[in-house]
Amino acid sequence: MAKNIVHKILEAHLVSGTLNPGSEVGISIDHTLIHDATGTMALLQFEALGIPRVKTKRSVAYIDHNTLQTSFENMDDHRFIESACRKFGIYVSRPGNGICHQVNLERFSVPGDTLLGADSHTTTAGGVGMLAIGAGGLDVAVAMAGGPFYLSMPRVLKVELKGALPPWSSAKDVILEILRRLTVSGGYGKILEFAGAGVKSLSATERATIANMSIESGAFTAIFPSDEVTRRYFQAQARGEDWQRLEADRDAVYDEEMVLDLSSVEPLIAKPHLPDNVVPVKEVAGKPVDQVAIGSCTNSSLEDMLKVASILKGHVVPPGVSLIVSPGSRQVLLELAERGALSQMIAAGARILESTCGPCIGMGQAPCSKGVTLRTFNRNFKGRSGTADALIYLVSPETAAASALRGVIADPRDLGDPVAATLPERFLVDDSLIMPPRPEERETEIVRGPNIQPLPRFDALPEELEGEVLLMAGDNITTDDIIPGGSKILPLRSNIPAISRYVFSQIDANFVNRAEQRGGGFILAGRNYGQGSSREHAALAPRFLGVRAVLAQSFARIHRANLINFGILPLEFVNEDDLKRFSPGDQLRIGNLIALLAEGKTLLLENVTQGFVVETYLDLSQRLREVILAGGLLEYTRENSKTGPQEGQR
Ligand code: MIC
Ligand code: SF4
Repeated sequence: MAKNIVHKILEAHLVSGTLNPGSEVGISIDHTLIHDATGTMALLQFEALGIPRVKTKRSVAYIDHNTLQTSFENMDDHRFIESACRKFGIYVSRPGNGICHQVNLERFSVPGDTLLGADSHTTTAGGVGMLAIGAGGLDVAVAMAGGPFYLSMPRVLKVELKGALPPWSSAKDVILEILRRLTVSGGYGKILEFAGAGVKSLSATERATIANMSIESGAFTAIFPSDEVTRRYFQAQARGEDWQRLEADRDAVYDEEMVLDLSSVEPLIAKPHLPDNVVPVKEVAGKPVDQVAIGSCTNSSLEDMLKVASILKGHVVPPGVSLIVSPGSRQVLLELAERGALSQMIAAGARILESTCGPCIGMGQAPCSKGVTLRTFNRNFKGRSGTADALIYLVSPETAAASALRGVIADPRDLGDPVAATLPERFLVDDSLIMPPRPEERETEIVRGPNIQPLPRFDALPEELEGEVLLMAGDNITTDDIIPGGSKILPLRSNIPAISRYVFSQIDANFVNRAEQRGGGFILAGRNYGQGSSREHAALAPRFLGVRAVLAQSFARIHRANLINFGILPLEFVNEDDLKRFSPGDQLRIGNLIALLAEGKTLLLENVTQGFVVETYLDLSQRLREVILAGGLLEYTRENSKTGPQEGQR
């Protein structure tokens, strides 16, 4: 049968299962990615598995999120990561080398290989034909130990691209248009596979922008063919030997299809507070802006930055507008410096930041109160900028630069002749900030500062769960809502007791006290609970506070997996409307849990306070049932690999 790209890669990596949508598939993982916000936990978990060296083709840790260093915690974590990576055989991309997804694209991506990353935007590498999947840190730790990654086989959605983008429309506008159509949950259970004649009109990094932000639809991942455009990108990175052609067979079969004519895409903008709240820029043009931020793993390539520099050239941003630019990698920054583009930006009044995530995750550059901030990033969740009442709009680099110059949201088409970026035949390749592992470093001592706390131990699943409704939340609760980022909280990622003080802090300041007083309890929510990032702390920290079950109308993929990994039951209502029958403070009970779990999918939940019973649904494979019963994935994996606990877990 003629095959699509997804099926080709999955077949080549299949360890168990069949490729029928919905069935559980195990695949081997070639590469892994962790960073300094998810990686401290992943490394502690890897250590607890008792495996001396990683078993992947290549594993890389990037220091790019936690780099503000307002106190000792960030650098303590860097020291921990660097020493643990030396010991375990993991490459380290040092601080200053760039944002993980941009650096991975440039230096490590391989078409046709699998990549599991402890970050939701790992999908970026789909731009060059890699099957790149975001997951929780524990799943990545298991993959580093050589274990398969299990997924519920997604449906493959063909996105047929026709034509070419008109002047001033950008790859960002393409993915905003897709989000407008799919919404933040419409991609659930799907992989977006791009195809059609329009693909070849897009450069490798434009494709990466689209693959990056596809995750905002709830999609599993996204992938482009690897073609001549990809080959030229690899040659320019001096990595021609890593390239291979990868295309869907003619007449390949897909589960679903969507057609997008690139020539009809106009400059778009996502209004606060969700990335699918998309309208044409011209609809909101003229609104004054306080801040414009250009960068993040979505839009920080050399191509994006050169376009921005050309737009800014010879102008200065007006008073009242703060323009921030963070190039995606050291390679991009060096190129900008060499070509004089950096000087053009500085002359225009841009505030140049180091090549890290920075303002995207609230690590500095919080806008003013009620500020309007235009960002080339991928998420505009409330509070993510570090200012609770700021209004975040998501746009292309072209729209961002045009708006920075005008001081108001501006359609870039009003600037006149379009700008183009000429890319080099050969990028400035310099890997001197990448530390490769060496075999003799096995004896390395792992450096643990006071911010590196041991992994908490959790009990096995009890026979009965009883507790009160601690929180009733609405639809589309993000992992940023559950455990926020930002300069105060992000440094605590390696310290679960400390970070758990901030669970739901932005929506309910009393949540932690209540959970502690009641000794845990239940969380109830609407649809798409846990959308957004892969941070497992959004499961781990509530679990630390005693939460053992979340009841929702539906869950986002990565968060659901993280809940299971840490022994929290992700229960769905059989009848969605039952949610309305509950009130905060109701006492709930599920009895006979272990027997019910062994038997099947439906669990009866009693509302003791109001005296009724509802049916809840928990669809788990046999393997996941065993994970939950074992008390979580770490316990399960250790039981199955028969290895003892190591230093990181006490
Ligand atoms: C994000 O964009 O929210 C992050 C920070 O990169 C996260 C990872 C994390 O929370 O550590 C992600 O997208 O997975
Ligand atoms: Fe970093 Fe933002 Fe990308 Fe997350 S989305 S990896 S915080 S740049």
